[in-house]
Amino acid sequence: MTDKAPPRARTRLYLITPPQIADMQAFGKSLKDALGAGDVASLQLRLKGADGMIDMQATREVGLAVTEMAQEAGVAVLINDSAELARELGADGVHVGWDDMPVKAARTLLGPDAIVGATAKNSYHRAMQAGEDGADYVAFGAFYPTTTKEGTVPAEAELLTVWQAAMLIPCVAIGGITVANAAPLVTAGADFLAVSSGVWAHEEGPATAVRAFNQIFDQLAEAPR
Ligand code: TZP
Ligand code: MG
Repeated sequence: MTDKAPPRARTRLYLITPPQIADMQAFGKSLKDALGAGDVASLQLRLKGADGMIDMQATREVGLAVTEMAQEAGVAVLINDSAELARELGADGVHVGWDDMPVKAARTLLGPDAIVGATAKNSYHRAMQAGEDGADYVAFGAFYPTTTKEGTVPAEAELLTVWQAAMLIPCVAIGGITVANAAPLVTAGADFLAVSSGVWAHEEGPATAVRAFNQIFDQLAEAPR
């Protein structure tokens, strides 16, 4: 017997699209670069209107192209907020927020094989509830300030450690994560880092960001936790 925790799987990157895609051709190129630069576990299509709600029309317009590109690269596609759109687009699943369709309803709509992820903000309790309701992962955040989403609540990295020690359901860290500030969240126990601007707005481009995130994951997976 040893009191050492069993080794945990290497942290992986969970990409989130920018909230608006004005030019699908340009974004398609960025996406191809990003997906070709290293391991990406999943891509969340998260397109928002000025009111902060899902932009159904924009999601329909680019959804099939984005879904096809990602799935061809072996990357699971999750649609933000709408299980109906996830089904319509042939995506792999849905990510639901606090005010979206409940996890149980999303599961009923999409079936047992779909991925259903849920936002837990900074609430362990909410994450437990999502897990009990059948979520495949829970997302904690925002760990850092972000301009990608309004009205976030701050979360502490320790939440990831506490969750990881007790629960088998994977945890995703989100909010303002960049190559420069990612390491403490990996060390704290995040199974996935969900990143939008930290990839798309990286000054050397998305491919450099994806490579750099993967280097961090490799380094920290080899180091003792
Ligand atoms: N939920 C909490 S913070 C956030 C979401 C969707 C924004 C993530 O984007 P970024 O640019 O990585 O902060
Ligand atoms: Mg939402």
